[in-house]
Amino acid sequence: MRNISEIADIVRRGERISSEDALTLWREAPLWLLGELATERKRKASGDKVFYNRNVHLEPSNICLFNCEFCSFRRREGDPDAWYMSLDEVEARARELQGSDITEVHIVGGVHPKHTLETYCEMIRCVKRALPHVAIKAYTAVEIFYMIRQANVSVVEGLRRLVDAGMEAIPGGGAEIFDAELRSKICPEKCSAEEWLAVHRIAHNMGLSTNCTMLYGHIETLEQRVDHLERLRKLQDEAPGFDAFIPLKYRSRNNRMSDIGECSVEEDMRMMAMSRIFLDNIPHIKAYWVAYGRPTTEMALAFGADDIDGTIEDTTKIYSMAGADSSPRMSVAELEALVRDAGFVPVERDTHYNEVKRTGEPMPKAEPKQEVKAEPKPKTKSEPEVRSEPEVRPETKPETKSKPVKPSLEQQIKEKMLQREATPRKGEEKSRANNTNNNTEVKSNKAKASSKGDKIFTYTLRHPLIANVILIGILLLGLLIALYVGLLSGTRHGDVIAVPEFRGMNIKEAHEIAESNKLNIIVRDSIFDVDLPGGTIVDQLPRTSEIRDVTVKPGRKIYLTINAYSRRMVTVPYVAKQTLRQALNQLEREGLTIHNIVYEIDQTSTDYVLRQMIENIEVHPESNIKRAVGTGVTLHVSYREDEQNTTVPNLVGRSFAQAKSSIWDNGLNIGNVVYDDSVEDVVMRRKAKVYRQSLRQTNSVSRGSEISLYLTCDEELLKSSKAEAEAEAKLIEKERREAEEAALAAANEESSTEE
Ligand code: V47
Repeated sequence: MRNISEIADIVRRGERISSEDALTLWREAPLWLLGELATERKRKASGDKVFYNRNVHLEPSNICLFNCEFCSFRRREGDPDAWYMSLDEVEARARELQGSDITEVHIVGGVHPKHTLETYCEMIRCVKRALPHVAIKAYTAVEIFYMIRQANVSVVEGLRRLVDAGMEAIPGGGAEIFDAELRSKICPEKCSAEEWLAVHRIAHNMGLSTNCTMLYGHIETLEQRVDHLERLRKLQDEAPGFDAFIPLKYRSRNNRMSDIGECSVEEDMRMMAMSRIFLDNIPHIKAYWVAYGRPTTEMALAFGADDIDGTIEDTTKIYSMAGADSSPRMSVAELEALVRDAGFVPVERDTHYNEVKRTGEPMPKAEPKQEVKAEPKPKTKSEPEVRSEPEVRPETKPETKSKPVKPSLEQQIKEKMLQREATPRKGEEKSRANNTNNNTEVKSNKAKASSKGDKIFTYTLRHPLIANVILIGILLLGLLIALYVGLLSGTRHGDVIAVPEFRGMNIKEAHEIAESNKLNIIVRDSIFDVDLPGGTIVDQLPRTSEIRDVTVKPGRKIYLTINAYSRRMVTVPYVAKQTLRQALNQLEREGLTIHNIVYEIDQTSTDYVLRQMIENIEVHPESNIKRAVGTGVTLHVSYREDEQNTTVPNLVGRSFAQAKSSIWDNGLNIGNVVYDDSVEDVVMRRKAKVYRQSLRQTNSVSRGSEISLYLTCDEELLKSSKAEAEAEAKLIEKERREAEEAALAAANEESSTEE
């Protein structure tokens, strides 16, 4: 096992530390050393810059199917303080933001029992319609996993739909803590760590950028924290795409874990620093000011953070409901002042960490990185002969230039920590003594290195001619490299290949076609469709287009989804004694489907699963029945006499998978499914959409009624059917209103005759 001094040297050399090293550092290193190491790493990644953005959150509902122990935000449907925004309200809210200077809307939707993948896509479209130039960072991987499973599509397909709707990035929420045992205690209903990581991995492979988080400061151990960070680092190595890591401090008000309280600010700083040191492949570490509050955020900048999130405009309730600032909002001036007070340079960024240049506003001067600082500048007469102190920041801050020099926050903390080191707490003498020895060693090594650096620096300052020659040499070399790279990419410009249509081929044919086109194919996902031969390609990314050639460079990866060769066997879960929606979710999670829903009259409830059958066998909690994925289950579901009827949804324009989910949600059963001649093969079935349904939309029918679906791939037919369905919807609405008015008039007449 390495000691602190050895580990610190590894960090200083810019090398990777192991999980074991991380645990040692976390447990034993003095806080000032963690701050110093994390800041060195931060400076290598982003120099003196600290990023913020102009953003709002959109939390359309706090109704969530999942009931996590730590969550103060979630409410049940029907709770007095539950809120819900319809799609129209979402769009109206987005319209209120027209004309503001925000660059990002961060949507956290929760897992709403009635929302489908299509609802989530439409929500994005609503925002995008009102704010076309604003980037949408939407839905945690937990929500995405759930909506995709429910829609019965592959992750690639689900993400593609969200991207088509306008999603640009995925936030980091829902990761909580990856350790399976702890996850099952604090958020048992959420998707597993593997599923969370799979969504991000696939997103990265599709070119989407995402964030990642960890919920810390509750009942997790240091080992579980390191394990969490290790899994994120590994994924980033294998499929890079994380822009930022956000350690989320557990806030303890109004939730079922309140009695454990909150961790100390020192613990927050250790967490921040260790994130920066360990996650050497994630460019940004965010101190989310809404979770920490302003003073702790400022301090976090001395422990490796280089982002503080944005203006927020009082649009998130997740943290205020858990005990943080009740109306979180920071102006740009306040954000910038916070960053400057910590001794850094504020830089406005967009969702993808591009610096935002605003015309008419002076841009904060981007300061050079630390390494650049040591480069000799041609000396002018007025400059002092020798640089006084190597840690002093570059003199590019006009605002602070004339002010008396205040030691940076980082230095103040270091000094405080050194004082604390000198007066150890009870029981700490032994370990502190060890640390102090190690740290003396670390510091003396550093002193040697910096005095050598100073000599070179002083020498070059004394010989400006040599400094100039070196500088010109470096510039020339840079120019040559840029020219060479430019030429290389220039010559490859015309070298493009039209993406072939792989769908419908088997994997062997696909390999041959890919090879002859100098493309690489990668099987990323599989489904199981009983009608399709195993190995048939059902989807690809990038896709081909009927309108134009989709071209890529040679060697580009094409991601395929294939039909699996054999059906996976699963244990049929016991889903009775819960709501129909919960049962459907559980069955879908296991890859099972519904054979039939039988409705039975009940005194107390509607949509409650009374019992469950599979192939005429009743399933019990201890049954342990195994069946192939895709097998249908019959559910016996209750209804109250006064709720015998249900309404028919409009299914025109929906895929079979979407229609199916909606039919079950409305207490109906699927009748015949008929594909027209435009659907030439089973692969096309997945693209086909409903153009006709046997029961008229919004009709009131008995629960359990069957509805037949007619599907097509003919775009013209679909267009006219959608127009008809919309016209019909309007007509039905008109009829409904007229009936209501007639009923009202009749009631009025009756009461006046009575009088
Ligand atoms: O996943 C919920 C956390 C997360 C509590 O990607 C709590 O840029 C502390 O992920 N105490 C959602 N944390 C928020 C989130 C986020 C926020 C800001 C920026 C980004 C980004 C992502 O909030 C949840 C959960 O881990 N959370 N309840 C609580 N009581």
